[in-house]
Amino acid sequence: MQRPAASGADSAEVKSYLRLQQRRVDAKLESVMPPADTYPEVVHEAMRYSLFAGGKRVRPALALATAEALDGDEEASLQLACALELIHTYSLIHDDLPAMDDDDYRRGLPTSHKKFGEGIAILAGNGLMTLAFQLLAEMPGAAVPDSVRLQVITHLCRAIGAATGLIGGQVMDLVSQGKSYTEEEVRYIHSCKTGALIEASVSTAALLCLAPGSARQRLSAYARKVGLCFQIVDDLLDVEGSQSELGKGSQKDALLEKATYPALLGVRRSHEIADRLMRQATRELSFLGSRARMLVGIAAFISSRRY
Ligand code: GRG
Repeated sequence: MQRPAASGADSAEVKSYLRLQQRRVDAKLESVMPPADTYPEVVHEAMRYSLFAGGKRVRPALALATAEALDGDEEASLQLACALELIHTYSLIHDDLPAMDDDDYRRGLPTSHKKFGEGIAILAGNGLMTLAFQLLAEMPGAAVPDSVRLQVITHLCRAIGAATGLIGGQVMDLVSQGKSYTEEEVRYIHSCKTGALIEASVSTAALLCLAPGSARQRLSAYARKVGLCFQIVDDLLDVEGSQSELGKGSQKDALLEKATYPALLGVRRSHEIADRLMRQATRELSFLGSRARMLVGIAAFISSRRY
């Protein structure tokens, strides 16, 4: 039986919500990041350079919107949001390296390795991820039981790991270049390299809110569909978007012969799949009623974004 779709915040409201959460997250990140003049200065400068280069903060916004829908603790969810952004920024720095996608621009600026050299870029990424887990292990000033923090950390480790997480997705993204692939393989790559952290953004926020298992399952299903949709749209933007809109190079996937939905199924079919995933995601949230408004709105933003 099809579930009724929850109705969502409109596009202007979502954009203003994203800006608001971007400011909150950036202010909190500023307070958890070591200052740029911390010894050894170069790595702290490089960590801040990529972190404060102006990302959309979609993963933090998803975590915060989930926590709001579930009446979660604000301080705990803000710290989680920061940890997610630290991990995400780390993955972008490594993704851009010459050994991976070899990109020159990210978030409208030269990539970390272009500015600081490969060694420092690798270490800046490692520094960001380590800081993320330190923040989650300590959660200063947030009243979260140790057992729940441990569950959050475990969930994130799986989302990042080699079997079902970012590392696994990135490995298959790398080794499938220039080869033929099936829709199932491309779905694995997308669901792992991008979807897993998006799923974890929602699921770990729900864990922090002590949401019951049934709610967490539905939220996880929502986020898995949003995560896959996010990467399909990202690949469509690589085909249809421009460097000035995206803040990074476009038309790279075809050059690298990457496994993508547009390459496998064409642009029109990929748009249809992205739209369908967004609608399916939205239906998962019917149990939240009007509390789902922002999560539904964010899913719509993700499926129609131009950057
Ligand atoms: C261990 C975390 C970790 C990573 C190692 C390098 C790597 C393995 C994985 C790369 C994963 C990756 C970068 C996937 C692409 C995800 C994606 C679509 C990024 C763009 O996200 P946006 O649009 O970017 O949210 P902004 O700049 O707005 O934050």
